[in-house]
Amino acid sequence: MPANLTPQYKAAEERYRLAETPAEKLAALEEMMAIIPKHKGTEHMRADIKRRISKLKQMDEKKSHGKHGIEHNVEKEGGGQVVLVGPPNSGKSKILSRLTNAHPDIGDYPFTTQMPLPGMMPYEDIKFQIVDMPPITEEFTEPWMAAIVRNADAALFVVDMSDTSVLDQIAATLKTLEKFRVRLYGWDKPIPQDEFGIIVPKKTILVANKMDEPESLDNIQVVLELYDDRFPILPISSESCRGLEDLKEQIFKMLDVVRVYTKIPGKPADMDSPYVVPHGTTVQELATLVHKDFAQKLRFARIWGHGKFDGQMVGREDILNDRDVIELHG
Ligand SMILES: Nc1nc2c(ncn2[C@@H]2O[C@H](COP(=O)(O)OP(=O)(O)O)[C@@H](O)[C@H]2O)c(=O)[nH]1
Ligand SMILES: [Mg+2]
Repeated sequence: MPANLTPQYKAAEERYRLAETPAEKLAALEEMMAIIPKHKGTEHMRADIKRRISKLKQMDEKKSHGKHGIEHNVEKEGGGQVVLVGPPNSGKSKILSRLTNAHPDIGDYPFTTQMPLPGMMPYEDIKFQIVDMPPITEEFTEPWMAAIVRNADAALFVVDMSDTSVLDQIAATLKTLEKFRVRLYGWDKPIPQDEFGIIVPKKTILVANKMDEPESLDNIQVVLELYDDRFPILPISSESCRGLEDLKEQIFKMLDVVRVYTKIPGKPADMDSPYVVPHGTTVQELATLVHKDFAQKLRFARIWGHGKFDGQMVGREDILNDRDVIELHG
């Protein structure tokens, strides 16, 4: 079976090939593992990547005896993981507290947040994971912070629009992340191919926070002028909650996932817990997620959904749409 690898996967593989240190190799392998299409045709490749990851981790443990190289991985949950990045005091923790059930410390002094803190954001009938982080600054950014950004599905770049030095803040955050080999780019813009290599591109929304402050109105004009080409810029106030509903919708669009509900022949569909899968997932790929036996024995499927007539028979290679209901026949 063909592996059908994506350009993103091939880029990660290239980064692995070019990696100079074990940490870089590990980061590339973890990225490969996260984005490799999960079906029968890639089974051996996945096993191989897994072996290499565990070998590198073992080596690392032996070397450091667990003393160095702090790690704070955040296990992914829900339909996607979005990390909050930005300078100190821009409102990252406040945004987390508004979007999710998490209760981070919020304060008007820098470095209130010292550890990653995840929360779940409900969106319609699904949930996304939002991860709060310490600020990204030139002086105090640690490798584990960049690793979390690299590994996340997307980022919210939160800036304080009332801050007179907002342009410097934006530039400093971008520069620091690039030093750690992550480049933020607008999720709705094409990624220039030459940006691949050892730098990991991360799709991003620039969140212009504190729009309730009067200074923000002038500052945002300047930011728009400079960064409108590079990022979608979303004005919000986590204080007054303005723009938060918009933000949720943009996050859903940025993650580019579809919800698929499964149905057993002769029974109503399970409308409570959809599968949340990347846009472009095929009937066959979903079937394999539902049950690995389906990789071989799927005979046909029926779909109720957009652009289909009810119960229309579809082939293995058909692409799923958001809110499709699918009935698998083995
Ligand atoms: N006026 C205003 N203040 C905000 C807003 N969002 C956060 N803040 C304040 O900015 C300070 C820093 O917020 P925090 O969430 O801890 O920032 P973090 O360092 O990025 O996590 C706190 O005093 C917040 O109350 C907002 O939308 N408007
Ligand atoms: Mg914070």
